[in-house]
Formats: sequence, C-alpha cells, structure tokens
Amino acid sequence: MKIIHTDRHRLRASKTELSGGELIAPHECPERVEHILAELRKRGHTDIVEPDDWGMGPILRVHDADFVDFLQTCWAEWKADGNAGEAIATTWPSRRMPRMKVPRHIDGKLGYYCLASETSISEGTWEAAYAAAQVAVTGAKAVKRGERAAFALCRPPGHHAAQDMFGGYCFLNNAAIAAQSFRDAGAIRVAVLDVDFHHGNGTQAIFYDRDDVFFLSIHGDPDDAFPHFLGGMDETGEGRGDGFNANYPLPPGCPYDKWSEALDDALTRIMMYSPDALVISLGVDTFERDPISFFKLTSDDFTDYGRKLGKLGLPTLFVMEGGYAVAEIGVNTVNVLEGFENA
Ligand code: OKP
Ligand code: ZN
Repeated sequence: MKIIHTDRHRLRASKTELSGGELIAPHECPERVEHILAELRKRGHTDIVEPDDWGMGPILRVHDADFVDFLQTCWAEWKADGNAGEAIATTWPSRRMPRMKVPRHIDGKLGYYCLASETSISEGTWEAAYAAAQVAVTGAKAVKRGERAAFALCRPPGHHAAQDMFGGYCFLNNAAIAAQSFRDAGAIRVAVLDVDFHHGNGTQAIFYDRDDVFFLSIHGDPDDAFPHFLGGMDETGEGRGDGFNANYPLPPGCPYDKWSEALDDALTRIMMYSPDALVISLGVDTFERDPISFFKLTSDDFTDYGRKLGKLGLPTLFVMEGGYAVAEIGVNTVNVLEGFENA
C-alpha cells in the first residue's frame, strides 16, 4: 500500500494538554507517528513517499478563510500578548452569550474558534497541520489516479475540526479535505467512515447538509465520551443531506462482537450508496488498553475489521486519526492495513 508521510508532523509538539485540572504531557505526541512508521518498516511496507504541496486551495474548500487565518496567526498574536505558556482557550460564546462576532483580542478569538480547551496551540502547530492536510490530499490524488488504496499518515489528526473550529487535538480536517479533493477530482459520491473511538463531529458538521459525501461514525456514546455534544443516532443529516449521515454510538466496555455489528451495518449502507471512493478516518483508540477510551478491541480485532474493509473492493484512502496506547499504536494500525490488503 502506498503510504504518505512527512516528518513535518514533528512541528506539532505541544508541551501541554489540559486534563483533570492539570497541564499534562499531551497524549497526541510525535512518538505516535514514529511508532507507526517503525512497525510499517518492520513489516516490509516500504512504499513511503513525501506529500506534494497542493497549497491552500484544498484546505479552503473545507475551512473558512478567517479560521485558517486565525490558525496561521494565533501563535504570534498569543506571544505578542505577553503570555508565557501555550495558547489555551478560556472563554466561549456560550448559550447565554450569543454575540457571534469574532473579537479583536486573542483570548476572544481563541474562544470563538475553539471547541474544547484540552488542545493548546503551540509554535509550529499551523505548519504541522498544513503538512498533514497535504499528506491527505496527496493520498486522495494517488487513489484517484488508480492506486487501490493509500495510507495518509496524518498528524495532527483532523476529524474534530469543523469549518471554523479546532479542538480535540485537531486543527484542519484531513479526512474532509481528502473527501472534498476526491469530489473535486471527479468522484461523484464519496463515503467517509470514521472508526476512531471518538465521534467525528467536525466531519459530520462539514458534510451535514450534503448528499455527495456520506458520513458514518462508530464511536463512544456522546453521553459518556468526548466530544459530548454531537454524535447521537438521531443525527441523520439535513436538507439534501438528510439520510446521508449515520451515527453508531456505543456504550462503555463495548467488545468487538458488538462493535463489528455496527460496522457491518455501516458497510451495508456504504455499499448501497455505491461510492466512487471511501475515506476511512482511522483511529485505533478503540483498543482495549487505550488510556482515554472505553472500547475493548484487541490487536487481532483490527486485522479482522481491516479484512472487512478490504472485502468492499472500493478505492480506499486511510487517514490517520487517534490512538494513544503509543506502544501498541503501530501494531494496531498496521494490522488494519494488512487485514485490508489480505482480504
Ligand atoms: C482526539 B481523537 C478528557 C477529555 C478530552 C479529548 C480527546 C480528543 C480525541 N477528559 N479528550 O478523536 O482521537
Ligand atoms: Zn479518537
């Protein structure tokens, strides 16, 4: 399988994540990708290429220009404001404060564009997020040109990022940018299947009113799991998009047999949709020993569902999302890819 990777992901090396009332070393760290790369090489996957630079065009097809401008300038403005640490949002346009205008001050901008405060913006964050988006677009182009499948080894992840919001470790929505790139290169219908433990709220928001991109997500019930405020079963799309959004919220402790029932249903719906391309938001935080999640998949289960994905026979782009059991992230990720290849 063709793999797209750049070491520019290392430019995202935040020192802080707000967790349990403390600033901890982030779960979403550069070592994640290094472990995946090492496992790929160990198991003979050597078709690893650098991304091409497609510029801002593909990013602006998905994200609002003012939001992208904010991401590019946030760190400099935060430093100029005299702050010692990393940029963390502390105030929001919440339910009783609906003044939906972008404030002038960096604290106001941060709250306006942020959906969750665990995610600090640090030096280099924009550059890494931009590179990850280019990795995703390069993967989409490779599949569009005829590769059976490709793996966009994106970092930082993307599926929580909406048109104009960052958070949940995400800044630019790599999977959505890839899906839109498929569309712009001539694909009529694209399905995005999100198997990360967390609901892909950003991807859902981006495509919610569209019937040309079918979004499906299997995730921890938002009653119990981040991002808490989206991901219910009753969210089926709106307008032309009605019927083209499908959520499978699952309870704490969910084992593979139950998870894979949801997957089977999702795969049936994808085949009925008959997409020209399939984008998989691949998070392996469904793993039984993931430190921030509550599903119970074993390493072998990843191989099994990779096989199910491969059996669909669709042009497929894998886009890396989450997975925080860092020692096992490589094995679990490569298991999915090899299951797919050996289907
Ligand atoms: C990113 B991805 C902790 C709540 C914050 C943020 C999780 C972001 C996951 N009590 N957790 O979907 O893997
Ligand atoms: Zn996740």
